[in-house]
Order: sequence, then structure tokens, then C-alpha cells
Amino acid sequence: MTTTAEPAAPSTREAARKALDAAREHLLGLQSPEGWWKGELQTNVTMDAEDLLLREFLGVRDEDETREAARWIRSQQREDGTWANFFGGPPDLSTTVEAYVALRLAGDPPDAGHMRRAAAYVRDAGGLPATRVFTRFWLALFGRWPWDALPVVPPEMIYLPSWFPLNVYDFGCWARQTIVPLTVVAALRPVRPLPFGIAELHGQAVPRRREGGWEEALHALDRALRVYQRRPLKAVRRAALRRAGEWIIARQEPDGSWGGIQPPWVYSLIALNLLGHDVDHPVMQRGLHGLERFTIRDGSGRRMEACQSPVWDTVLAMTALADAGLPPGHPALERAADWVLGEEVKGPGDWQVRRPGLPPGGWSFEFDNDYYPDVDDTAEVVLALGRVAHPGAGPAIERGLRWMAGMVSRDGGFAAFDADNTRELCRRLPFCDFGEVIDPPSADVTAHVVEALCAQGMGDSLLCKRAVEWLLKAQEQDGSWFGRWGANHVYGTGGVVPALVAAGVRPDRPEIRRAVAWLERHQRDDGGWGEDLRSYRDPAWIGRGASTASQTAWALLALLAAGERGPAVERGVGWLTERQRPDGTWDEEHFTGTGFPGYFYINYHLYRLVFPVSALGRYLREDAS
Ligand code: R19
Repeated sequence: MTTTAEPAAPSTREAARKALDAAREHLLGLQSPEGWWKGELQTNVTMDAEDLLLREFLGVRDEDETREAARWIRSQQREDGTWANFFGGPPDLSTTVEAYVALRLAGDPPDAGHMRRAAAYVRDAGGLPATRVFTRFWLALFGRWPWDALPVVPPEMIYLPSWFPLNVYDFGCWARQTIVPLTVVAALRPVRPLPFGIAELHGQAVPRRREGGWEEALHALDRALRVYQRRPLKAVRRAALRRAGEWIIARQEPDGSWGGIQPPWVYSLIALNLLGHDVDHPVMQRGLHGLERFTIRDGSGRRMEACQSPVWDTVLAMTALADAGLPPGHPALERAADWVLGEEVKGPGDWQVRRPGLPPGGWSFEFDNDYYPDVDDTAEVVLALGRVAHPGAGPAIERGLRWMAGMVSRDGGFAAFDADNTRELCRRLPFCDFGEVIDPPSADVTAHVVEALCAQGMGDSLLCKRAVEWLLKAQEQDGSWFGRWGANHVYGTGGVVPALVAAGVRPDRPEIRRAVAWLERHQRDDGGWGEDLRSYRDPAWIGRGASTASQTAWALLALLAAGERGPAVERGVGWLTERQRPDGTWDEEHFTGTGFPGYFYINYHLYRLVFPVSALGRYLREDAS
């Protein structure tokens, strides 16, 4: 019998040091020459399907591009013939219908095995009547769903004043920018028939749920609008369509997008086309060319990003590198700061409807989204700029703080894009069956603001104290916080605990103890943390799921901020060091970003790297002291 001498197990600390060095180098290698970082923003195949449908509608669909897009869409189909909205997620009916129609458009025959499996699922799940409103809008554009069987969204709503319920500024900016072009499309009811039928998707209609009360009232409103829709006042309708067209054109970004996100972009192109701008019009040309920059082509085919995250990724990377010990004057940080400073939004935007006196001073998430800076990005920009030595940083931080302070909501919390965007009635419209349509304050955004205020010495301000109160009140029974823009309670808790501690809430206070206990209770046997996206619909999944690098890092950031140094931290750090790839980053197939809880999710490809770099950096830093 031979025994091999075990090499002495390296301490967690040594392993963490090695892992951090490799991860830091990997991250530094991903910086662009201009100074920014940008990871892929992966979502689902509705982006690719709708891109083909848009091109078909406008008559600019290219066969080579179609073939490549179809290849990607097919690569995402599962054994059972369905498509999901996130890795490992349940089948999604609307996504499967859109993917199926796109593949038919690409020439896949309905009797091919993969198409038959998809159609069988669609029929079983209720067929076209059970799909979301957006899917049925697309089908109506191609004569495969009756316009009469869609909720009415009249263009006259552009005339409602900003104090009137259900005016466009009551909706979150993403919904607002989507709804305005859709009012144009729904008023003009174009039909450009597909060269094939989709009778194979017709299933049993399932009656839609009605909950009485407001739902009944809103359906009555829908019926009344339906009557008006048949004979709208011609002059009013014409003026409303013109006004909607102007509203849309005024909001096109320099890169040709609308809001830097896919839904308003595609519907705005369709609406403007219907209003008489053919594809050669400069606005249309800019819009179509802009989509190029959101297109990724690689060995798996052609796919579209729903949105791009360069500002967000860059400031998270800067903070991570500073946590990893890069000095404030490091050239990578300096270059990044240069770029970030150039991204400040200096002009007007829709946020001024609720905060008219407030001068600009925020940042948005994307390369170009100048009308919609957001508080979350601005807070992270302030945090990142606070970590670098750059002569321009001071005044920009000041403007950022002033803008954020002005964006506080009535209740003392902070939302992403608007202040007091809390009209819950919007959620109940028959039209709004896909995800969040308002932008109320959330724990994650509020936490980032608190952290930024504290980093700039404003921890004693009334603004900060109210935000801390807001956070303490928002703590769940179980000790965690909900994650609005990241999955899910691990993200919320990972954001709030460091913020509260920065604001002077002592780690021995019961709120922090309960949060720590929640995190420790939800650490997995393998030492990591994971929370499945199904937790947004099924509370049984809260805090549970396969461990991922980003979620493990979020939990560690909270535990470290709370002063924890015990086995939970050691095992969490161990999870990260053991699963690191040889090239210094981590694999992360699971999506850990949230677009709309319950509906729309994001795999931010840099999350797997920036958050572990921060967590390992802080672990080593605090351990050393
Ligand atoms: C934190 C930073 N955040 C504050 C910003 C996160 C931005 C994420 C990217 C969003 O991309 C979108 C936005 C909207 C949609 C929609 C949509 C759904 C319903 C309606 Br009504 C309108 C639009 C669909 O896909 C989207 C993608 C991390």
C-alpha cells in the first residue's frame, strides 16, 4: 500500500490572493482602448425573433442574416421543443411562439421534428390567445391575429396632462417609450401578411383571469375605447398621431436607438414607417444602422443584445479594481475615469417632468441614452470616481450627488429612472401583461445611493437618514431584502448590508444580525450562494439555487461588511477560489440579473468577474488589517 504525501493545503488566504491576482489581470485585459468595459448583455431569443420580424415588416430582411439568426435561435431550443427566458428556466409560451414564427420565416418546415415539438407545446399551453400582448401585436402586424382582439391603446393618450392618471409619464420610462409607438401602430392597424399560415399553433383558448374591482373597471374602459376606436374624431386622431411621431423623433439617440433598449427601438421604427418615413429616411437609416452595434456574430450564429451596459460595467469594474488594491492613480483607472466623465448626461430628459427645477448631473447605463440617466448608475459612478485620482472627478461627483438628491421619491427611497413613478393602476391595464411598467423606489437602488452618499461624507444628511429608514422598513420578515434589478434576495441583501454599515448602522444591531443569519442559513453545502430566478414567482425558491460566482460574491460582500470572519466567509471564498477558471474568470450560465421580476432576466457577462474581484479584494484587505 502506498501513500502519497498530501501537499499542505494552502490556506484560504493564499488561495484568495492567487485567485485575486489572476482575476484582476483578466479584468484589466478586458478594458477597451477607450477606457470602458462592456460584457455581453444576454437575454432571450425574442430579441432575435423580433429583429427578423421587424426586417420582414420593413422589407429589409436579408437571407444571409436570417440564416445566421435562425442558427442561433435553433441552438437555444431545448429537447422538448421549447424556449425559455433564462438558462434552465421553464418553457415560455410567448418566447416559443416568437421563435417558432421566426424559424418559419427562415424556412424551417412545420413538419420538421423541432418545429413539431415546438408547435405541440404551444397548443398544449393554450395557443396564441394565451401569449402576451406584445406577441399578439407582432402577429397582428402580419395578419395572423385580429387587431380587434388586442387591448386598445389610443394615441390620444399623448394629450393627457402629466397629473392625469395613466398619462404617459405615469409609466416607467421603458414602458412609456414602448407604449407611445405602439399607440401609433395600434391606431393604424397595418397588415403585411406572412407568406405562410400558422394554424398549427392554434390551441384551446383559455379564459383570461379577471380579478374584479379595478380589472373590471379597466375592461369597461377598454370596451369604451373600442367603441371610440371605430370612429375616432378624425382631426384629433390625426393630430395625436402627428404629436406621437414628433415625441418619438425627439427622443432618438445619437446612436440611432430609442432609450438604448430593444423594445422602444423596434416599435419606434415600425411606427415612424407607418407615419410615412420609408426606410431611406435619415431617422430610419440611423435606427437600422444602430442595430448593427447591438448585433453579435460568432460561431453560434447571429444574436442581438437587448441593451448594452458599458457605463454600469465600467464603474463596477473600477470599484472592483480599487477593491483589488489598484492605486487611485493607476492608468487603467485613470483611463476609465476619463471615459466615464465624458459620459455624464448634461442635457434635459423625461425625468424633469417630475423634477422640473432639477439641473442635470446623472449618468445612464448605456453608451447612448441621454434622455434617461438613472440613479443606480449615477450612484455607482459616484462610488467609482471616489476611488480614483482624477482632476475632473470632484465637480462631476458634486453634480451627481445633487442630481441624485433631487431624484428622491416622496417616501425617502430611490428608484432607477424617475421620482414618484408609483401609479400602480398602470400595472392593471389589460395591455400591461409583460413585466413591470412602473418604477417605484427599490431597496437595491436606495442602498447604492446610501453607499455613495456615505462615501462622499454625506452620511449625516437628512437625505441619507431618510433613505436608511426606508431600507430598515423594507427588510423582509426573514431578514433579507428583495432584489429588484438583480437576482434576488441575495442581490438585495448583498447591496443593503454594506450600505447600512457604511451609514453607521452597527454590525451588532438586530437588523444586520438577522441579515447575516439569513445569508448563513442560505449558504449551500458547496460553500457558495445561488438563488434561482423562479424565486420571483415561487417563494419556495427564495435564497435557493445553484451556486454562482456573482451571487456568492454578493453574499460575501454583505458578510464582510458586517464584520463576519468565520467559517461562512472562509467557505464562500473557498467556493470562489476552487471554481475559478485557469484564465482567471468564472463560468456563469445562470442569469443573475433582473430586467423585470417574473418576466425578463439578464445574464450580465461581467458579473461573474467584477463581483468576485470586489469580494476577494475586500476579504484580503480586511483580513490583513
Ligand atoms: C442596474 C441598472 N439598471 C437601473 C438599469 C438596467 C437596465 C436593464 C436593461 C433593460 O432592457 C430592457 C428594458 C425593457 C424591456 C422590455 C419591455 C417590457 C415591457 C414593456 Br411595457 C416595455 C419594454 C422588454 O425587454 C426589455 C429590455 C442593473
